[in-house]
Amino acid sequence: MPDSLLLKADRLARDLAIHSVTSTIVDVPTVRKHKLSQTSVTAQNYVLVQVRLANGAEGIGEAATLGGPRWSEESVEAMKANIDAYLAPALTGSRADQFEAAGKRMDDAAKRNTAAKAAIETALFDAVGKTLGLPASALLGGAVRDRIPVLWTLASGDPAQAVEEAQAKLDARLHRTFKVKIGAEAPEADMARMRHLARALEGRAELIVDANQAWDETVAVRCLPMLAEMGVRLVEQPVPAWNVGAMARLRARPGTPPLLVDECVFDAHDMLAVASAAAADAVSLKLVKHAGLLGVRKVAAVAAAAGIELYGGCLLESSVGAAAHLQVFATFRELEWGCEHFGPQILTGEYVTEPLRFEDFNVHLPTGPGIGVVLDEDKLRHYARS
Ligand code: MUC
Ligand code: MG
Repeated sequence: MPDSLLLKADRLARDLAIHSVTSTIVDVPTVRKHKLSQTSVTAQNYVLVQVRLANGAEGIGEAATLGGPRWSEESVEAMKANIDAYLAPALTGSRADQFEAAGKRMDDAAKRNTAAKAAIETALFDAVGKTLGLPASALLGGAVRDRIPVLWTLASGDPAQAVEEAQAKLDARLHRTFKVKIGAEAPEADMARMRHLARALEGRAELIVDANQAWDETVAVRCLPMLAEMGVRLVEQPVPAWNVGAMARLRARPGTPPLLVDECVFDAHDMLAVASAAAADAVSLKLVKHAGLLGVRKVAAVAAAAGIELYGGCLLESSVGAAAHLQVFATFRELEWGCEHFGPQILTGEYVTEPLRFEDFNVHLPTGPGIGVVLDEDKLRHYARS
């Protein structure tokens, strides 16, 4: 290799050294209460990670939670503590573009903490992408699509409000698939609410449901065929995450609608176990579960190898976290179920200069370098927890 190229490569390597990793807790109110089986939220809590490289480039990443450590074990407070004390020191001085090595350093420094690790890894991709003038998708294999169909979640718990909300989304051509949160009420009450929604939206919208692990196998045996009869296209995580056996038995029963695993699958080993048990038709992919963009690709590869379809999951991220997800979702040859990154739309405000674009039932992949969105420092100060 000519000396000039070697010198250039050497300088780039030094430029890409990680100078600092900092974290900020952010709270953003939602436009309405969002009710799941295990919790309900009126504000979203995030950890915003900022990575600064030796060349001065800055990258951002976000970790979302849903009602504190209730959806999974990580809370924003715990994430910030572990980032500041363990994960940031493990990376300082190392190269930002060596993403696998960075993941290994983080795994050596802290067990699990998958959402915290994902936020940091996202910020590395953002900083490196911004340095090279390339979108994160290019560093992940390259985008094969520039927009993704996006659904909306009906989770107020009030059927009349839900129909009105769905109608407004249809009228605005924002969403035509709706995910309904069930499991907070008795199964009979949920079935009655679902019947009401299915009738009110018949022929105009598609419905899926997410029970967030609320049912046991007996309840699921009773209710799944009813949901299929109502035309519900997909049922997400009806039983507890540990009960992969029940998922497989339910799936084998005639009359069961397609099943989507969410909390069952955090890493590629979980995905392999679900695939081996033939326990799912599709998997919900999320940065908070898979510890980063590379982790999302690994889980997706295991799923695809087993013929399990891909669904672009969320945890109500803002445009920061949603943009990161879109960067990796855009690289999949098949993304059979589209995505659910409606998060930016449920927030009362954002902390990027230009939020994601929602149009014609799709969310658009932002075109800038890195994750494609730019932090608005004033707005970050506004939403930062003091
Ligand atoms: C989940 O369990 O899927 C995603 C959308 C939503 O409304 O809740 C989340 C979490
Ligand atoms: Mg779910």
